[in-house]
Amino acid sequence: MSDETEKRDLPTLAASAISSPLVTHLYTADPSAHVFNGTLYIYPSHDIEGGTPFNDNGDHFCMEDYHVFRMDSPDSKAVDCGVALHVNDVPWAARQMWAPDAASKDGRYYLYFPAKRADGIFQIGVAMSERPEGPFIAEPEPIRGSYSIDPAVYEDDDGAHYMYFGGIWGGQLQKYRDNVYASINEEPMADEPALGPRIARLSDDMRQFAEASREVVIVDQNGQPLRAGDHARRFFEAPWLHKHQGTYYFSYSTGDTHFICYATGDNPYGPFTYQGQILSEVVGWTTHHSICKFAGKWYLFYHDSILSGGATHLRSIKMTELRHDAQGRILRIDPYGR
Ligand code: FUB
Repeated sequence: MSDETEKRDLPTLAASAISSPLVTHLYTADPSAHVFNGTLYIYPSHDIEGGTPFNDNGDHFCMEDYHVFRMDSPDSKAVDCGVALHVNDVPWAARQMWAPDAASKDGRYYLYFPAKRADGIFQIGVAMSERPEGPFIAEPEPIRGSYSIDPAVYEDDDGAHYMYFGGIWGGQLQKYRDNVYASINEEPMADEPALGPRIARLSDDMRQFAEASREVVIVDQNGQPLRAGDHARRFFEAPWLHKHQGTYYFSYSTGDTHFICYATGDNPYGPFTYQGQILSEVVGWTTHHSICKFAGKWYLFYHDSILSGGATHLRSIKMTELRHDAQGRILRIDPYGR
């Protein structure tokens, strides 16, 4: 969606939006939702106006802290639990606290977050708390072997935790091959296999990777990896995993084409077979989501820029019910009922 189209359509889209912002006193984005002890917790980015001009690397996304939100039921208000972590309290991080996620194990809570080091390279850190809403205490160093952005942690039925991560362009994933950084690396050519996100199982103490990260491959119905030029389907950022009736659903943003899509597989590592779109374009440049079951129903958490009048970097989190049909296909959602 170009800025021009967005501005022209904004009043119409705002009037027909299927959901209202969950939070209106702050700008929030990239909502990662989890149910802990029967309560829903949302871990979003906290968007601010930092005064940095727009560029394709996303430098205008200059977030400094995280707030956690609590909901007691799907219809209740999202309660702001306050500042959960600030960049000033993360010894290794310099700026840009982008999309976070959280996990729980043995009564402790872990907040995973990307941030840029002083040299401008993204890594992923972890912070711990005795409470789901924090405040969280950060580890002094980022997770060894982590890079890029958008961590999403999935707990499988056997208790193993896996982190998916990665995002191209400003998220720097294209700079890595086989976990090694080189500044000359770029996205593959259009007819080459697309870059996939990464996955690594977490260590028992939840603070490190238990293995080197490997690529998650998304294939088409013929089992062929999606191509880098297939912008309407290839992975860009915002990985997420949920499991429904024994199937692993890997969902993600296509970035420059602004879709949330999904692919299915039979294990956390993939490969995942492309299935279709979950969410069509939202107002704003980015789209980023999570999927969580709460009180017996599946919900899609997402964001758009309606509340800020279309400002790319000032977004608002929303939620709406997500449905799987009898064959397990996810019914596509249009955020503006088009
Ligand atoms: O919020 C900053 C970045 O924008 C996230 O990391 C991306 O997924 C996109 O939503």
